[in-house]
Amino acid sequence: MKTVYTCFCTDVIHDGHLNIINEAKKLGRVIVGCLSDAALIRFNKFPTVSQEERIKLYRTLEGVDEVVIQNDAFYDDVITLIKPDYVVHGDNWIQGPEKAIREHVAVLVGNYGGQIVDIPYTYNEKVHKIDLQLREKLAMPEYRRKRLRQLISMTPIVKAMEAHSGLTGLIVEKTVVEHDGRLDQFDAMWISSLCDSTAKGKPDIELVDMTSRFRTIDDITEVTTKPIIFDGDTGGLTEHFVYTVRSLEKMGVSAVIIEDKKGLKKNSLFGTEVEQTQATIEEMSAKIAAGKRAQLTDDFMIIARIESLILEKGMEDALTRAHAFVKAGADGIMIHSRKKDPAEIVEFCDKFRKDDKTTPIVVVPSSFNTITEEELASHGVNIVIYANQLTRSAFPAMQQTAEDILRYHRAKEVDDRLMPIKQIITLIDEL
Ligand code: SPV
Ligand code: MG
Repeated sequence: MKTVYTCFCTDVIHDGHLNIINEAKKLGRVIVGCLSDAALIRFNKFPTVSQEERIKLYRTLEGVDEVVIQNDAFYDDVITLIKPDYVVHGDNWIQGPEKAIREHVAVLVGNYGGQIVDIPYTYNEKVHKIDLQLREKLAMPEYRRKRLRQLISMTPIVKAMEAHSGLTGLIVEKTVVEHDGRLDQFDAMWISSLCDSTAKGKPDIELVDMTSRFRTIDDITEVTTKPIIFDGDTGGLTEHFVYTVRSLEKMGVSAVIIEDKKGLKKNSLFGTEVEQTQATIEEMSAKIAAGKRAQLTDDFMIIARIESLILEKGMEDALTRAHAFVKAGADGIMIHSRKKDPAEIVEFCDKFRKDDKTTPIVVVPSSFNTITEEELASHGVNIVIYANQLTRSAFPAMQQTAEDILRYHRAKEVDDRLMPIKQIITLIDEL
């Protein structure tokens, strides 16, 4: 009897999966792999049901002889273990980001004379509808909100990228790369006060009001499913912050980060070049505690951002504040620095982790950009935020195009670096 292997990474079984099983059954004994949560979130849809529930679901399917867990998106673990005669998959993996996986599997099975069987992908109305429904489910506030906490426990480091519009949201949502034999994508979105303000041509001084910031969130949630971390600046008055918490929760935002500053807030990357006032430990702690009392779900996170290193108040001050803010109820700590050298961030993380093994640490490596995600994770960092890179890459590109059209009195000279209109149109999903 030949062994046939197929990997499933779905929460809902549709005609396409049943067709795969039918075809597989004709070739021999069918083993279905359930792609683990950790592997799934790196390149595919986020699971709406647990790994255990998916395994149970696959076991109920007629024609399935065995279900195993597959931990590696590139199949190394299961192929080594099972050495199937056939690996069966929908032919959608011949192209797109999964092509690299197919090529890798071909080499693995080729080593012992195994074979890949590509089954024509089932495109019908029902399959399309189920795919769409799954996506829509993930976009609902109750799913999106809890997803950040789930990710923190599922992945060594959560990677968030700045978004300030529907379009930038789509880029964070959809960008997947294959590099060095691995697929990767961003886990979450950061609604930066700097980029939200810059997109409106306004300074980053809490001038763009909450109604407008919420409008940005709305634009993004309309077209994406990934979790949102909101840059709440100082959080404003405590009496106002409690309402902000409720509104963010309702919109499905996963976390708000508030910084321990008061008065006129300026961007942290100005550091001590401008006048900025740090709130006292008591003031900030009271704001955190009030926010925690106001929140209605267990999913939502209030993360306290410490500006002591930015304002040159020293490491001890930063650590004292971190522990005090956790005591006040903060669900996470963001430590910021504007030094090029990541040394002070690493020192903070190591010292904080000595006394606190669990509270999530967030960093924003805009200045200390040489440190890798892996290094950050090894010092106990749980979330890395790329806070402004989309804005900073788009701005000079747009400026250059504007200058060149003025220079040449026509648009031909800039055309080579423009995305074709057809491609722009296909970026946008239609129902
Ligand atoms: C932002 O992106 O708005 C931030 C991070 O708050 S920073 O600009 O580094 O202060
Ligand atoms: Mg900000």
